Parts: sequence; C-alpha cells; structure tokens
Amino acid sequence: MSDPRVKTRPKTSTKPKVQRPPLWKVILLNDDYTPREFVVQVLKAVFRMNESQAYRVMLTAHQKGACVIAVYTRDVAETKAKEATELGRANGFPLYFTTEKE
Ligand code: TYC
Repeated sequence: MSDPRVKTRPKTSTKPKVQRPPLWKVILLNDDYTPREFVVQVLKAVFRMNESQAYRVMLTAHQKGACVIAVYTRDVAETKAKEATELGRANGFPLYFTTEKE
C-alpha cells in the first residue's frame, strides 16, 4: 500500500502522440500486350520518373511479374494507380497498377 504522507505528483507528460499516416505501395503488374515503350511513358508521366528509372521499373515488372513503384499516402497511391491504369485502358492496353498497404 502507498504511504498517504508521501505526495506523488500527477503525471504531466506532454509527449506528443504524433502518428505517421500508413503508406501504400503502388505496384505495376506485367501483361503480355502493353508495349514496353508505352509502360515507360506512363511511368514517366504519372510517377515523375526519368527515362532510366522508368525503364528499370518496366523491365523488373516484365521479368518478375510485378514491381513496386513507390509508396504514398493511401489517397495519392490510389489516385495514381487509377490514373495510370486508365491511361492504358484509354489506349486499348490491359496495363494494370494496384495498391497494397505497406
Ligand atoms: N510484357 C510486355 C511486353 O512484352 C511489356 C510490359 C512490361 C507490360 C511491364 C507491362 O508492367 C508491364 N510487351
């Protein structure tokens, strides 16, 4: 039992509880139909990659089946994946980008 004569101070911790938002991966999936050059163009346009970055990502997806492109907050990841997938669709290609929580 605690001694009532001993005064304890209330806890006054002011440590801020700041939480980072969870990040979401955007993943590029390979397919047999979309031209390599088109994939590179989409990566440059939507994900702000330069030619060599975009080429490397495209080739990794081509060889391994999928490639993580970048991580963003959920909203940004979903918007970019949708926009990039839509660019393929608008040009008649089955190019597909998906998202996944990190
Ligand atoms: N596999 C496609 C081809 O041979 C190119 C491609 C690469 C398509 C990566 C999609 O995510 C992709 N034309």
